Amino acid sequence: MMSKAIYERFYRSLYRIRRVEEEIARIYPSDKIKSPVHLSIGQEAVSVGVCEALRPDDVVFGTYRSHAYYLAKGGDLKKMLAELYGKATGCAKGKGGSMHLIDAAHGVMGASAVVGTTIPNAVGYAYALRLQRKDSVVVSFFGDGATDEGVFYESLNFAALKQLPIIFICENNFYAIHTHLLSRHKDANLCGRVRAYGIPAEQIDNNDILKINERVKGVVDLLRAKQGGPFFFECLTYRWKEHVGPNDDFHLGYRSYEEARTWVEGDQVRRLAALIAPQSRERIETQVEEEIRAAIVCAEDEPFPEAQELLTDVTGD
Ligand SMILES: Cc1ncc(C[n+]2csc(CCOP(=O)(O)OP(=O)(O)O)c2C)c(N)n1
Ligand SMILES: [Mg+2]
Repeated sequence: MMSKAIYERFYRSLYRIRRVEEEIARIYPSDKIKSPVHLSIGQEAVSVGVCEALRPDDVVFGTYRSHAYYLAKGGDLKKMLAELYGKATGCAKGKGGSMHLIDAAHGVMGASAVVGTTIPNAVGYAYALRLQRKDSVVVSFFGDGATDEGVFYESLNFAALKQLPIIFICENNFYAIHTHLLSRHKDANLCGRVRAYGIPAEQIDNNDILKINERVKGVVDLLRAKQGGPFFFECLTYRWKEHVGPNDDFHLGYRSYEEARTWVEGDQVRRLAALIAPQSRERIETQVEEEIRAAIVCAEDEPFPEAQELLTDVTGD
């Protein structure tokens, strides 16, 4: 049984991510947000459950669906929103947008639009930690679609061979854009495939934040004690919104609302809200709403990068 204080922490983080993304969806049609946005609404529990098991000096690598783990790990909200608005004060100086969030000071080591590419980056970081004899751990977040990439298996193999302090977190929302896992694989048993590389693997169902947190915490303790590594978790979850953009997409026909219903009914934001006292809930919500309002005002008021910034911090000929 966890303490009320921990439930309040989880609720604050879940509610904050949900509300930030709802605000992004609300603002998006105004075209003030210049970046494509891949919302995690419905999937927040994975990021929060995992990141609440980490220390500030642990690091995470992730994907273009980046808002939830960026915020859950402690990434700066003002810099995130400024980045989405393309402003000079954004976390990537307004040049990266939502798909390239980074806050290295808080252990958010960067994202990429190219599926699977940060998995080997995360493994390399874990290798460096091992060589430096540090006891921090690395988390690599990726979608089920990334497990279709060859680099995923190369990364598993190297991490297993070197027994690296890394936790692979597959956010299995069943779809790579509009294509279901079962249309992409004859054998969709991801954990079985990972075990073939000598890596312990566990599936966690129902988007269950408490179970995710408990299991990841146990594994983090083992990694810090240099007892094994790597580990793999397949967290079953569900994306409520369209693949990219602020809207619903049940009219497209590749999935039905019936399929989504059980996930919406099992919403972890509501679940945690029910586990804390009404006064605490009200206090948390008021504080979070105020923080978000201030961050939006900031993002709107900040300047765009100067023209001479166009060719700095970018690669090219
Ligand atoms: C190497 C590569 N191939 C294809 C794409 C196009 N693409 C963008 S997102 C995506 C689906 C990835 O699905 P998943 O990993 O399950 O993540 P989710 O969007 O569900 O979070 C694809 C195929 C890409 N960006 N990079
Ligand atoms: Mg997916």
